[in-house]
Amino acid sequence: MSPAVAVIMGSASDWETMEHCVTTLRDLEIPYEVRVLSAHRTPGALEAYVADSETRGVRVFVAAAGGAAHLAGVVASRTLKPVLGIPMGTALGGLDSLLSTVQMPAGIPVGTLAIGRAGAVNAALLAAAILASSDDTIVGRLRRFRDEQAQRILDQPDPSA
Ligand code: RP5
Repeated sequence: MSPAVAVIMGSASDWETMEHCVTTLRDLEIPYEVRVLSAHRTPGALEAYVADSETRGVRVFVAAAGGAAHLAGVVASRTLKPVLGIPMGTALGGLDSLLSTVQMPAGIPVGTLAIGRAGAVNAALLAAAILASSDDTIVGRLRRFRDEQAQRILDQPDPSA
């Protein structure tokens, strides 16, 4: 099956965080592929990958990077598909990544999620929600995800006991 979501990370060192995105996509049965490609270390390969992905049917791009994190912005500059940016944690706590990803000048949008694991999980859920707008089976899976999440919380014992 051709992937609906392309997950791009700037370095293999981002995988520990991005694994949470991929696990969530898997749980929702969303076809995806993962690539390590960098806006500054492999710019030509990144550009070629985004163009090729579109022809293969990718409908949402997820881009994770840390530091001077321009990966999501560069991806967004090469596609009209939605791009979800995830700022990675860094020596500065990820605030540098967050500002680099979220503060896109008007004209090229990047939907930016939270720093780190929360952003990784939520990028998968948001990608699924985007795909769900034209696929009711994904709506059902998202509903099940929320129901199970709520049930896990309700099943927790009294933490003070
Ligand atoms: C960014 O630089 C990557 O996305 C990563 O978060 C950060 C550090 O990369 P490495 O030096 O660990 O490869 O481009």
